[in-house]
Amino acid sequence: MRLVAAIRSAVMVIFFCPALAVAQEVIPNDPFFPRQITFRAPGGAQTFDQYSWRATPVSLNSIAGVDLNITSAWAISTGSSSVVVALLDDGFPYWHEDLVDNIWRNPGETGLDANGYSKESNGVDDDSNGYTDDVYGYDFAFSDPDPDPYIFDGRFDDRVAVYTHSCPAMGIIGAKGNNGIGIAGINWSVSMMLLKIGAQGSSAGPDGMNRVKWAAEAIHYAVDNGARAINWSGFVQPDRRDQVAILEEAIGYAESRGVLLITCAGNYKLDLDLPENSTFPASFLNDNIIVVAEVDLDGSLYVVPEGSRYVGGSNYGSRSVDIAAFAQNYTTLTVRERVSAYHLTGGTSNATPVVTGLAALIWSVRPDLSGFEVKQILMQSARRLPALAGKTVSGGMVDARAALELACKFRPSDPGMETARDILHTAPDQPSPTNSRSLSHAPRL
Ligand SMILES: [Ca+2]
Ligand SMILES: [Ca+2]
Ligand SMILES: [Ca+2]
Repeated sequence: MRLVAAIRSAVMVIFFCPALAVAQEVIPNDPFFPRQITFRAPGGAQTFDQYSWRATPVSLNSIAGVDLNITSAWAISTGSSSVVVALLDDGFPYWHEDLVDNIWRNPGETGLDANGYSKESNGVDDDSNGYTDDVYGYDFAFSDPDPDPYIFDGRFDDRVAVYTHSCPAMGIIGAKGNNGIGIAGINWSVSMMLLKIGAQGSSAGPDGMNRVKWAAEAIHYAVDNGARAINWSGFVQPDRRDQVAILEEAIGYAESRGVLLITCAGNYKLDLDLPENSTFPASFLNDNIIVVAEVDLDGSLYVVPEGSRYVGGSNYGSRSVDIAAFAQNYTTLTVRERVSAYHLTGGTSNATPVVTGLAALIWSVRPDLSGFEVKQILMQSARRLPALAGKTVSGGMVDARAALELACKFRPSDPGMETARDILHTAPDQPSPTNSRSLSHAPRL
């Protein structure tokens, strides 16, 4: 079996990594790509409008070369629609002009049924997966097949912060690249499965614990319907550990299938190694979880500037936070219900999809790898930064080119490689959740 695996790996490399020796940049034609300075840092002060639809100048100081290193990674791969990534978030604008081409469509719920009706809307669970007419994913918060909240649950506007949290993550992972519109996602092509579990960032309120149940159902759905990674830029904070047992079971199910769960460290400038700061899913110890911190433009751990109306900065943890990524991304947004727009965003919620997007890009060149192996590649190829030493497990931030280079030469049986389990969470004590965290900080999503 080992010989078969080795031959399969060699074939994958030959087919998907032909440009490995060519160290060139690929620059997409998307009009706002010059504003994506964490994707490609030109160096020096960069001034542009924070929002695409009105004059809102912001000036950021980029350091040439301190970026995601994605333009040279695109010389190897710009993604593949055969890679399915699930997003757990609030409502999703799958019709956005720069996202519509990269939305997953359930093959079992598209086309015509035996009576000539569209499977998308025939009221039948055509693929017998337990969900009727689930074309793009599912809305677990309202038990309807459409993850766009304005279709079925607009009257719940007061409970749902529609689009503002989900849309940026979608664009970072998979805004269509080089199409002359908007921005370029990490994956120019990918399939994003949309699983709506309610508003993110709020830990209290009537829907807080409901999100545990909805997220657990969504994770099972993602695993059973072909997702290789799950992006959850959110958290829940239970009063008791047993309140998240159903979520832990679902993540264990994903782990048993080699599916990654990539989640945020949070934005309260807290050490997640301390039991009193536990948050979930970040504080579960499953090997398939990647917890992501936010790094600032200068390579330091992000701290909210003095004088800001927000307080806080990226959470961290030498044993509980795995890796860091830039979060100040210029990405997709939706305004006035159905208008496609773009903006500059930040917070660990937007560092998380950088890692998810990069995992998908790795699978585009190495579909034979498991989630654990992709995590191993991300951790080992991270660019080590002094500011992250002792603050994260890897001590570094993701580097797209280095990750793809390592992916292309990765051999699962390489004896020189540590096993994924060796470099993951090694906390000797199981953290116990409390509700003692101060929530006086305004969440920065
Ligand atoms: Ca179905
Ligand atoms: Ca159907
Ligand atoms: Ca685009």
